[in-house]
Amino acid sequence: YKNPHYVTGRSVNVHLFEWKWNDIADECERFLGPRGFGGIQISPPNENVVLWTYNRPWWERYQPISYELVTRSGNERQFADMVRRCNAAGVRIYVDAVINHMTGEPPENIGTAGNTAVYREWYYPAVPYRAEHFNWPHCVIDGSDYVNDALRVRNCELVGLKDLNQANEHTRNMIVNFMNKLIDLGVAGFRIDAAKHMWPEDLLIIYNRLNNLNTAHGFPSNARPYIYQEVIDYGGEAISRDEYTPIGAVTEFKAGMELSRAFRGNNQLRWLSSWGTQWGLLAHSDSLTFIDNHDNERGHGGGGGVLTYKEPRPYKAAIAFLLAHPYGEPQIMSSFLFWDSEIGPPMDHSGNIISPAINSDGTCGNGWVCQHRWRQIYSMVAFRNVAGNTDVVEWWDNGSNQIAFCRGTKAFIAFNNDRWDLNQSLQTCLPAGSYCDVISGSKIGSWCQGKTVTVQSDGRAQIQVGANDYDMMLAIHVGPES
Ligand code: ARE
Ligand code: CA
Repeated sequence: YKNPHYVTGRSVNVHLFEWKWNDIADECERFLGPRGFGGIQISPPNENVVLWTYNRPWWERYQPISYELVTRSGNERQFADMVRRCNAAGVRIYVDAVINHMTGEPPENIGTAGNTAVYREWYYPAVPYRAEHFNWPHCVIDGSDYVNDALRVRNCELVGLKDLNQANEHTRNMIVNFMNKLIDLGVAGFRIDAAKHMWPEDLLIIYNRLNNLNTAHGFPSNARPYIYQEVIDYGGEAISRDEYTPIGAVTEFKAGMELSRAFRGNNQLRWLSSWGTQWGLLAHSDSLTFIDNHDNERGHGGGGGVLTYKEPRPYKAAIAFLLAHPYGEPQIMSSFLFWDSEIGPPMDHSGNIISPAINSDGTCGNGWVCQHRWRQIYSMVAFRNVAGNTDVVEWWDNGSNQIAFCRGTKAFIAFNNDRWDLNQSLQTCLPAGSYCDVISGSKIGSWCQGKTVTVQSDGRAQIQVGANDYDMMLAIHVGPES
């Protein structure tokens, strides 16, 4: 369950948070496919409660009413079309699977597919679930449970969300049927929402009942879905990430926390020479890494003080390091603009999501941030694809916040987070020649819009990253830019 089944030569999973299925299909064909992206995490595709009371917040999608594939992102036909078109473009789809719970007891009870629920009876007719399919006795997780009581974290309600009992055979069947339907439609795997709140042994039974990936969508035979489990573990809790690595990959929240600290200037970049398990991070093959996610970019899910699009200079640098370094399976966030942590995606007065506009310079409009369309970010996806499975070699640092390293003989990157310029002759490991820095500009024909780097026959080059440059890194690599 730890192989994302990317098409050969691709990498990086982008979370297209709250995007519509038709827009994702277009994005696969016009941008993500051509740019070498590996896959997309989509928002939950199954019916959720509609919450006008809170002006349709983004988090209504984490309150399921049924497993019908009808949401603000689109219906089942549009979902199927998206998966088919993205797979054809070489881009995989991963579903955010909300299987720990159903809704809370919000003031409204109609779902995006028109189904209803009777909260006080734990009755969700469109699944169907009844009271016997939930955990009893009823209880709600409180803050101290995270530290003291694994049983309560798993069998009580997360913020009042009605807690399904995954040890119940009917409950399991409903979950497995839902996930298998998605696999048959061509998805490559799942983010398991709130995995910490379910028993690993129950989850393993569910995973083992999942179908192999659909060969009609280009997956090899006997391929198992990629599973990455959302377990927030900064240490010191009753439940540990290590309970989940035997059954699938796990979100490594410490990666974003540490890189945010470092690129904000609160830890010297030179220490990153040992980035990976020596930092207390999960084993490489278990680890889904990211700087920010949809919760902590807006202070949900325990926050963590991570960098987000609101601090673009250090954020881009942290992402560049995440993508340049071979450790972990990286994911990037693609957000909508927000000034309030509860506000939903750009929408019209009827609650329909407004599609991102694509500006003439390739960036997004209509309230969408589209970090994946920032040159400094998509260029690093190409960098990672070129670097492939090569090792980090020729680590260099100045003893503080100027660092550089190579990936095999394919790619080179330097960062400067000191208050003085970096201007050094460094070993780039690349064949002699003239290279365009892919951070400060694009390559247009054979002309570099940004900095040009000349690599001598001994592999050395003069590397300059000014303390006041627009970005704090410089990256060059062999091969095509995307
Ligand atoms: C909403 C309202 C609540 C209301 C509830 C029920 O905000 O006030 O009580 O509805 O009516 C998201 C939002 C929630 C939202 C929920 C349902 O973040 O605010 O509740 O949707 O609409 C824990 C979990 C972790 C979880 C985070 C948020 O362990 O799994 O909390 N993250 C996932 C998703 C979220 C989503 C859910 C789960 C629910 O990514 O987007 O919630 O599907 C420590 C612990 C962590 C803990 C953290 C915060 O760090 O280590 O485990 O995370 O504290 O408590
Ligand atoms: Ca639970």
